[in-house]
Amino acid sequence: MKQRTLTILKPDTVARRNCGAIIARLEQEGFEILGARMVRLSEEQAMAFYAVHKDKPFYRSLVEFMTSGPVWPMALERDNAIEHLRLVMGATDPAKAAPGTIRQQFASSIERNAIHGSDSPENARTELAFFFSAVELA
Ligand code: IDP
Ligand code: MG
Repeated sequence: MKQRTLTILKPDTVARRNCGAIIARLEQEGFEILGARMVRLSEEQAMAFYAVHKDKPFYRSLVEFMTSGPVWPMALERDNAIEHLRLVMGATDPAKAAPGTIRQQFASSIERNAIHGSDSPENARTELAFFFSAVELA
């Protein structure tokens, strides 16, 4: 069944000019891009987006990284989109990411790991709504 998920091309991807390669990969994987808009997150916005991690030791640094430059959130649609994106992204730590995954190919560290992907249907809904209105994705 068709499902929607949110990805974000993170500041390292934009800075290293890997957006095109990653978008091409996502399209090859059968994702349709329903919405995309380059944004610069404020500290408050990055903190809110990653609020589930607020007690983690890496939270402060993550917020700093995510506000360090423009990011490119995208609404994606595909069969089984959430799980498939997680598979194609690879593990959070590029050192543990499977060969051929986006993070194995493009991430520079466990923090600067190229791309975000929603991890559940509930979080996909919340995260899509964080960046896109219902009208934009209609
Ligand atoms: P995910 O992006 O694979 O779902 P999460 O555990 O949700 O990973 O963590 C959110 C983001 O926080 C990661 O993508 C990465 O940028 C950063 N992060 C996660 N774990 C660490 C860590 O141990 N050190 C530094 N940054 C981390
Ligand atoms: Mg996550």
